[in-house]
Amino acid sequence: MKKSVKISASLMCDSFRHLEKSLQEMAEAGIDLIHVDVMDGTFVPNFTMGPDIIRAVKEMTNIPIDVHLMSLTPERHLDTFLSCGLEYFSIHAETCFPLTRSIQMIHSAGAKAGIALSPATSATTLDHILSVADFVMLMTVEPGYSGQKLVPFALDKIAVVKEMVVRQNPHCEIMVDGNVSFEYAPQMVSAGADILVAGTSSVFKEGLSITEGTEKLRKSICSNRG
Ligand code: S6P
Ligand code: MG
Repeated sequence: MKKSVKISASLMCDSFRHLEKSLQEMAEAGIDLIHVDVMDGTFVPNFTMGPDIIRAVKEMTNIPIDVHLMSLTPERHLDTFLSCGLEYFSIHAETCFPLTRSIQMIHSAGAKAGIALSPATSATTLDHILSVADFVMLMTVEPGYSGQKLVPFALDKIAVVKEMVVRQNPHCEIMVDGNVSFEYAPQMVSAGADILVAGTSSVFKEGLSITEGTEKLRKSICSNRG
């Protein structure tokens, strides 16, 4: 049986002009998760969304929320975000020193805990901690902005992590974030991606509606897998 790949729509790539309408279109298009990038202006130079937006989004849609926290001090913000009610919550291994305690806190709140790695962070960082993670979040661009070019070696890392997952924790999902385009998505899935974070390269592609972008992304994955 073919593996079904989930699509997590990157909210920062929406125009926000008609958020409720966009969320409705995402639901109709079968989007699986809403990807909310939280940036602190320090770990990455940008600022994006916070708990108020997440709460507002939750009033407008039943699509599960996937928070990607990009902060130098993630452990200080866990309670704030967990109190919003999340389904997927990833924190960067490069920033979080009490990683096991943070994962326990995420689990206690009933969410899936993910370990995010920037492109240059070695896959071996996942040794040991992989056994308690629900998903790994592999960045294929440097965190901070949408619309960037893929970091080429990050594609190879997906396959390396997939091997580790098979050996150490087969239930762990692999999420890939950054330049998930119609061209790269099939390669990402072949390498082992279970969840694709879709932004300006696909679901929010200029000139396409959310429905068209989502359909084209799904087709690109299916046609590649025969
Ligand atoms: C970047 C962030 C991502 C982007 C997404 C944009 O720091 O974590 O989630 O929003 O990668 O997608 P695209 O297709 O514009 O690269
Ligand atoms: Mg992200």
